[in-house]
Amino acid sequence: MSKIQEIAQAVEAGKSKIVGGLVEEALAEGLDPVRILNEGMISAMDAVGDKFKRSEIFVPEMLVAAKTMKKGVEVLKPRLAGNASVGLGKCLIGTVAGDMHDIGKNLVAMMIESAGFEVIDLGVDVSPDKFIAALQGNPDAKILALSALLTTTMPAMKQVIDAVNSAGLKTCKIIVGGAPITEDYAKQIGADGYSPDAASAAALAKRLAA
Ligand code: B1M
Repeated sequence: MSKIQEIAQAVEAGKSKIVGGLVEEALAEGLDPVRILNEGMISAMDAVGDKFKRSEIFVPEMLVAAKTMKKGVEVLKPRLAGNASVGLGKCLIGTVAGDMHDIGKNLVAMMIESAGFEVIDLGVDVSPDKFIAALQGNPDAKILALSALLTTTMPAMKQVIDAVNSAGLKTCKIIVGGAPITEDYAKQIGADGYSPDAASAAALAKRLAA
């Protein structure tokens, strides 16, 4: 079995104690950190999601897998994030109201930070009011980044955009993403941009802030 398959198995089975060591071994073997992330961890989380959908596992197992992936990402982080030397301004980021998923949001925050932004992470389950307060406290923010993983929390993105417009705070660009989000949906709710993954979110933020 390849090291990447071992990592995927560890994430899927929620073996948080061994995943860090496996990632270190994979890096020592010279494997590409992006490949370790995509093929070893994100694909394992997709498999976990599929098992959940088929009722083969339940929320606790999904949670343990998520914790395991986070441990693996911690080891990978220094190798994924570059050393940003340019100051591109502030980016506020959060997972929208009602949504507790944060692995994707954390990856996006990490890539945006390494692209050269100062990232202010508002966490998960962030209400429109909290986004507004953060923008009022950071009127120089260049990017507001919204993440959602549930079809039921997608409308909360529009609520944030509407609230930002109503409060007259639309001085930054708003970008959205997350598994159920599409380019069309982003346009429909008035976002300035959409990206499907963390690396392209960083490129998009850079482009929009220029
Ligand atoms: Co949840 N969950 N979950 N879950 N969970 C999903 C999302 C689900 C697809 C599983 C399934 O049924 N197949 C499903 C949603 C169905 C739907 O709405 N269509 C689901 C459900 C139903 C639920 C609950 C409702 C279950 C329940 O309680 N009955 C519940 C909701 C809780 C809540 O939020 N209110 C719930 C709970 C949880 C846990 C807490 C147990 C845990 C999250 C732990 C955590 O995040 N700290 C969890 C997990 C782990 C998952 C799956 C298995 C994995 C998510 C993940 O971390 N993926 C997920 C199935 C799946 O995704 N295949 C599932 C890895 C991560 C790197 O990918 O977050 O997609 P992702 O991020 C990607 C891109 O989307 C993008 O970049 C990242 C990659 O580079 N991206 C952006 C993300 N944000 C972006 C922002 C951007 C740009 C790109 O710009 C700003």
